[in-house]
Amino acid sequence: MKRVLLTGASGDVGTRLRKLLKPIYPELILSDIRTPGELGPDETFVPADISKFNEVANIVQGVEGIIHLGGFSVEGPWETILNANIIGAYNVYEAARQAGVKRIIFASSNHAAGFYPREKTIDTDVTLLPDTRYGLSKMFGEGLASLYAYKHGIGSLVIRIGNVGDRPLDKRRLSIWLKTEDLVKLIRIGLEKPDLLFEVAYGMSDNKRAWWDNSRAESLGYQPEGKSEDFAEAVLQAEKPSSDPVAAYYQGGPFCSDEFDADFERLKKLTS
Ligand code: 15L
Repeated sequence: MKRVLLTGASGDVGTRLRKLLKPIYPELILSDIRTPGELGPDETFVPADISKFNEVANIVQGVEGIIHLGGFSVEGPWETILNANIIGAYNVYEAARQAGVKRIIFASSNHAAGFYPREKTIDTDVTLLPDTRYGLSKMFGEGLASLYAYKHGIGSLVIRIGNVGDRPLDKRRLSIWLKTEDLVKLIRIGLEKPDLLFEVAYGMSDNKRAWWDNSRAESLGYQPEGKSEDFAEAVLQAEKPSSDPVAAYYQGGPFCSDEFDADFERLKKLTS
């Protein structure tokens, strides 16, 4: 595969990925609503607002695969989530279908299933429990990937991403950290593995404290290199005691406690 489109190219994850993907997909096309900083002479950028179908139709022309990161990447007002993440993801899949694109990577999030307690290990077949409107939009995107796979034969790898960065930022992220190079490995499986229809992988590295069973990804050939445990001592030393019991209990952390007004003790009893 040569001509691959990266949406959300100006965001944090998109910026990290750009440099690593260019040598693999020489005709990489970057797109975002904002122009990326420091665009290299060998980089191609085409602006698009993914909430507008005609703009998406323009950027998908002639591409073989799409890495769809674009959208709003944290909790936000309904209108924002609706336009950027729900309508945006729909536009990407529908424009891809019309243009004959064969493969899509959908960047989902751990927040599509954030309301599982940290003591529970979940696999990729769990009932999704979104912790925010943002997580709910990712659940929609996962459904969209499945619909376009089964109805139109477009292969999708859904990557339920933990937290991408150079290192795990705190205790919670020791369980969900994803080294950028490992995200590239997952993307390559999703775009290049023959006969892939619809698969879900957790976007995490080789984390000793993981809450997720990623055996499906491993059976597709995923061999992560990052080990969050290498950072554990420093991370735990810097960790401050939590004053947010809801965030500390659930995998989604502060995304769960944001706007939370249920009876936490009752909820714990009902779900344990
Ligand atoms: C996400 O989905 C966000 O995009 C990212 O900014 C982090 O907050 C991450 O989840 C997380 O769970 O830490």
